[in-house]
Amino acid sequence: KETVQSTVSTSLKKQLEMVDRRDGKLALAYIYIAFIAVLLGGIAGLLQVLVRAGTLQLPSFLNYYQVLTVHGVLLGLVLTTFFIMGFQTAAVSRTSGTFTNKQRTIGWIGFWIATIGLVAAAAMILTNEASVLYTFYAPLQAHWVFYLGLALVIVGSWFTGLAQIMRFVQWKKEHKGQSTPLLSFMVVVNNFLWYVATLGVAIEVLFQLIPWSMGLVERVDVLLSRTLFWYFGHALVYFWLLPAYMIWYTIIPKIIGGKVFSDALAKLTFMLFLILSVPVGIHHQYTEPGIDPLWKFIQAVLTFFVVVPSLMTAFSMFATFELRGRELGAKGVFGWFKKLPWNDSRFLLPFIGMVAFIPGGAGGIVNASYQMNELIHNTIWVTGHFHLTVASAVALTFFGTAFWLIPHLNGRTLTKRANSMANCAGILWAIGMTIMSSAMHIAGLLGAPRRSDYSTYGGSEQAAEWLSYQIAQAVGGSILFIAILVITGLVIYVGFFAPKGEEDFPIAEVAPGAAKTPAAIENFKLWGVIMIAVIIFAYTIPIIDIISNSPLGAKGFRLW
Ligand code: HAS
Ligand code: CU
Repeated sequence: KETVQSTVSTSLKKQLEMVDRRDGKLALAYIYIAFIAVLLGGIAGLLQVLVRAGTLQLPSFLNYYQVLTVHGVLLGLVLTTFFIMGFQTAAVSRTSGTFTNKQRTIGWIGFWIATIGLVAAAAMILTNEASVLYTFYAPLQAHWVFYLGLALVIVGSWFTGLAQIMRFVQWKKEHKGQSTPLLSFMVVVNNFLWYVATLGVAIEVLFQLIPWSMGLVERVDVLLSRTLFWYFGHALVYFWLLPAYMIWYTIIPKIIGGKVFSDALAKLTFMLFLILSVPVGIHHQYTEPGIDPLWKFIQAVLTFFVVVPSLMTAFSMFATFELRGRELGAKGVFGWFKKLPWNDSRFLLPFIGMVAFIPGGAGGIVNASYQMNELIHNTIWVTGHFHLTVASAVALTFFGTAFWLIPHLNGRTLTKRANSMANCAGILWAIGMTIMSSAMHIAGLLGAPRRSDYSTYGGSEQAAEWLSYQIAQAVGGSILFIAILVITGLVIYVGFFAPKGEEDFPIAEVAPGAAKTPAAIENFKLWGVIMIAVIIFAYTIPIIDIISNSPLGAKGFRLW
């Protein structure tokens, strides 16, 4: 009788640790689209570095800016949003429990809206109707279907995000007074951040860009549109970053055999991101005439505040590694380093991401420093910065996760050989990115512009200085492209060919003996009010200024 009871309870326990198959299908649908974006976006990236090194001329039916739009939209907007919605769905299902049918239906409605939007936007880019890059600045004017398509991607994510929030709220009702599951809590914070942030771009697209590109109005207020874009755009980068942090805080400790360093600290970090991610967008507009320098300065200060939760994360990660290392007998200041599971791709890829985030974050602090921004703004330094942050810290964490999450969801396993291939991809990424991103940072300091086709600028001496760095970028970029081929190959393998079996969804427990997380830290109403207050403070006067001093506005341009 006892053995029967114990097998029943272990199988029940196993069930709780598995994402329900039906929820898994929704997560997988999102994740597969994300990886189609990786492959196509990667091809576009390869073409770009080769063009800019002066080694490739694109065929006449393709232009550089069209390729650059494909790259930015697919990797910056599609890979991220789709992977995040897939990962978050699985994460909530794993830690709050299986979705109800209604919740799952809402999730799927979101998936289809986003996918239809994606197809519409992609069709416009491919037919060369929308070579406006991923930030779609006015007065560059794309076909209205492009804007509508991107808006639908966002609306779709609203639905799927809502399903995740509903599942979490249900958990709270069923477990009154208990501290919430960390990973689900983080998902909900990220979704709230996303709702508030996307409001800015939704207003821009619906009230400015769509009527203007349809010809209903002739002119658009460029400064207002860019300000609304960056109100969204900076929070966007944290919407990418927070899922990586979720993995660092809750999954990595389990993989190394440790515990969550502190539930309260992790939750506080996320709440700080909630209140500080939006009211800093003007740090992308320091060189913009028409915004009062006082408000630029105030948002510069707020940007320095939002660095704090990242420093807390760095502290937490070091603490987790060191505690685990000491448990395994490590001695000295850096002895723990040797005790980490270097052969495990679930650990190695996110870890390389963390290392990249140190110079990436330091570069961000340079960007945010009002005066230094004058030197690097619109140079390829900025491109170097975001290839360390989103394209390394975030992307490698997502890749390292996908290789075990996909088999977890479809009942296959990450084999030893696949794990080694994943490690190879991570190492190739580290090498390629070090070369490419360093060259970008240096060329940027020498004045090389970002977002520009190959040019010798009439044989100028200064442009000649950039060329060797552009060649280095092509070398690094080509190595990255090889990594992308390995990565997509691996996704196809674990998705469709790997042996059937069971792959874990690792979630760390909170360190024993920890005090219960103070209720105030989890109080969404409290933090929500602070968030809105800081946003109103940081944006009201700049926006009133912009609207009341607006010139005529600009007609649309199609420069391609
Ligand atoms: Fe940024 C431009 C400022 C973070 C992405 N950023 C961009 C653009 C993108 C982007 C895409 O103030 C270009 C937009 C465009 O197209 O124009 N950024 C910052 C600051 C931070 C920052 C202050 N950025 C990010 C993240 C991104 C991202 C994250 C994507 C995911 N950024 C700017 C500014 C601009 C900008 C200006 C405008 C530039 C211009 O003029 O156009 C901060 O959040 C960074 C804080 C991070 C840290 C690092 C903490 C380190 C950690 C790792 C620990 C490591 C461990 C491993 C434990 C302080 C957490 C240790 C092991 C060992 C062995 C050592
Ligand atoms: Cu920013």
